[in-house]
Order: sequence, then C-alpha cells, then structure tokens
Amino acid sequence: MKIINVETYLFRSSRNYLLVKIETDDGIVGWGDATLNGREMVVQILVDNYLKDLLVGTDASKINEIWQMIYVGTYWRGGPIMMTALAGVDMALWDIKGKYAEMPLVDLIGGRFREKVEVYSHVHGRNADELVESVKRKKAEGFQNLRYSFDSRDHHSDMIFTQPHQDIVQGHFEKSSIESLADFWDSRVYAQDLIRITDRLRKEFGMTLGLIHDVHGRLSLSAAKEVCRELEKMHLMFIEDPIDSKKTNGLEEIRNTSTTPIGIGELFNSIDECRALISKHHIDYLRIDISHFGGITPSLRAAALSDVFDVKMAFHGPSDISPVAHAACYHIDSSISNFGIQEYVDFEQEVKDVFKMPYTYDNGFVTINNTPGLGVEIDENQLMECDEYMKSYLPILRDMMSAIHNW
Ligand code: KDG
Ligand code: MG
Repeated sequence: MKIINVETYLFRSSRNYLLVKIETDDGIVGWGDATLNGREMVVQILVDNYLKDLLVGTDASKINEIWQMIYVGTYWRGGPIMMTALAGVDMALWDIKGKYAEMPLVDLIGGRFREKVEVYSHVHGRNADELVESVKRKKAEGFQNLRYSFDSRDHHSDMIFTQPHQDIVQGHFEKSSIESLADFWDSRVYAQDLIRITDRLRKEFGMTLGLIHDVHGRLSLSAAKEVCRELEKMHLMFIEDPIDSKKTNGLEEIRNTSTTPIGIGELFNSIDECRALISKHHIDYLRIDISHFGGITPSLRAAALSDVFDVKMAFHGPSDISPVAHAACYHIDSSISNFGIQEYVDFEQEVKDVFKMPYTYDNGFVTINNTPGLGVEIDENQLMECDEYMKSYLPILRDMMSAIHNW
C-alpha cells in the first residue's frame, strides 16, 4: 500500500478550506482536512513542498510511524502550521486504512460506545430579548445544549461591543493596515452583561438546558475568577477559554475559587500543551481541534489520557474546519468512553454539494454511518467549480484598557 501521490486543494465554498488527498498504488484515495483559518496558504506550502517528498513511496498503512517521523523528524516540532499540515496527512491515512479494511473509522478505533453523539449549536442575540428568541428557535430544532453569545452596550458612552459570532465570522477580507482589523471592546461591560444575560436565560428556560459560553480568552485572571464565581449558581455546562488559553497558569486559581466547569483546548497543538491541565484536573472538558492538533492519531492519545484523569472530550467543531474534520470527530466521539459533547455546525448547502457527509443530525444528536474510512465523499467536479481561495484576516479586539485580545 505505497503512497503514489499527495495533492492539496485550496478553495472557497462559502469560506476557505484546504484539503489533502493521498493516493496509494492499489487505487485507494484518502482525504484529510488541513484548514487553518487565516493562514491556509502557509500550510499548503508545507504539505506540497516538504511533506509530499517524504510521503511518496512510503507504506500508507504505517500511520503511527509516519506521524512520529514527521512530528519528531521536523525537529522544529509543533505549532499550528506544522500540526495542521500533519493533521491533513494523518486524516487522509486513516481514511485510506478504513477504506482498505472496509470499515468506518469508529470500528477501527474500538467500535461504537454510543449510537448517537450529543451536540451543541450556537445562538447569538444583539441583546437579551433577541437571544431568548434565538434559543427558542434552536430548541424547536431539537437542540438541548447551546453556546450563547451577545453584544454588549456601554450605557455611559452608548458604545456597542459586538461579541463576534465565532462560527460565522471568517475575518476581514480587505485590509489596509493592522489597525483596521481592530474592534473596540470593554471587558468590564461584557463581564456584567454575561452574568445578567445568563441569569435571564436560566429564568426563561430553567436548569435543564445545557448552556455554554465561550469567553474566547478575553478576560483577565481576576475578572475571570469573578465571573466564574458569579456564574456558579447558574450551572453552565462549561465556560470556554475563560482566560487566554496560552497562559493557563492562572487556571488553578479559578478552580480553587469556583465550581463552574471549564473547557479549553482549541488553540492547543500538542499533548505537551495540555498534559498538566489534564492530569491536575484543571479542566473539565478538553476542546482540542482535530485539524490543529495533528489529526486523529494524537487526538486518540489525548482522549485516552483525559479518560484516565476523568476529563471529558468536547472537540472543537467550528465551520472553519471542513466536514472531513467534523466526520473524524464524530467517529472518535462515538467510540470513546469519556465523550462529553460535540460542537455542531450545519454547513451551507454549497459546502454540502462538495462534501457528501456520512453523518446526520436529528433532535440534538448526530449519528455517523458505516461508510468505510472517514466516510466523506468529495465531489471533485463540484470542488473544481468552487470559488478561488480569498485571503482573509481574523479580527482583533482592543480593550478599552488597551490590552489586545482574541476576538
Ligand atoms: O477560527 C477561529 C474559530 O475556530 C473559533 O473562534 C471558534 O472559538 C470558537 C469555537 O469555540 O467554536
Ligand atoms: Mg472557542
């Protein structure tokens, strides 16, 4: 089962995606997702100019060995660019293995632990009333778990701080300067609004609705401690990234002062970045992104390590990684014992025209079918019809106290 070709496809189908396609000499084709929102071209260069040379001629069945050879062998290991490229390759190799074995990934990695995977969707409102209406609509679609976001208004200055809709904002396409990317933000106004709006949601919908809020690393440690303490009685499923997830030394303090569950992980690129958080149980949910963590191989290790320390998995599932990555998550979610929840996106029709999904959503749950491999069929004719890649930049938030935050 020798690799005879590695190709990348960078295109735009409602937003940008980068796919890796690997072909073997026995005619099997595997697909992986290597999309890194805002830096796609760099990942493509890495796959095309460095990884392809290493892969062609290698036995595609040796996934663990190939993974380590690339990861360790690069010497300058890790980081989002490298780990996204490696993820694209890794997913394609698992896809090949499943197709060769005529088994879906879920069976290759231990079989079904559950038939259907519980998911959460996103709701946004410009204010509390609008948010309540959005929740009602999503509940009517069957969702029992929702991540909520809202805009904040400073009543003194009348400034509105838009909390970005992280699922749909792709970034700024036109850029005149780095300053043009920055939106203003006031963490104090936001923190107060978060407490008030969460309380309103609980009053409207009771305690059984699963509520998740993504702070996106925008709070200082002391503000995050206060917010987590205040939210304790509102029983969130979890608060995501309450502080900058690259500076997690403060998490212990949050843990010691509140019982609000914490989910972190979308910015992690390797197990080295989360080993201590898991083993010290500073987080309740590990939210790694399969496309930025090096793919299926290391995600299975992270899930197993989390299981040992009683941390649950809640894979990152935004629309800026393709359905190939989402399918890989659903396979893993279906097979592991420490599954927590999965972030769900209903892709636009134009995306569904390119990617034939192996999974279906019904009443708050997703079921992955038995198509071999990852199970996503790529319609290459449709892919060729897609728009060209369009460079974009993620926004920046500039706090009134002049700190720069994640958007
Ligand atoms: O590209 C950035 C998005 O993937 C991220 O902002 C989405 O935070 C996110 C989430 O939890 O889905
Ligand atoms: Mg997030």
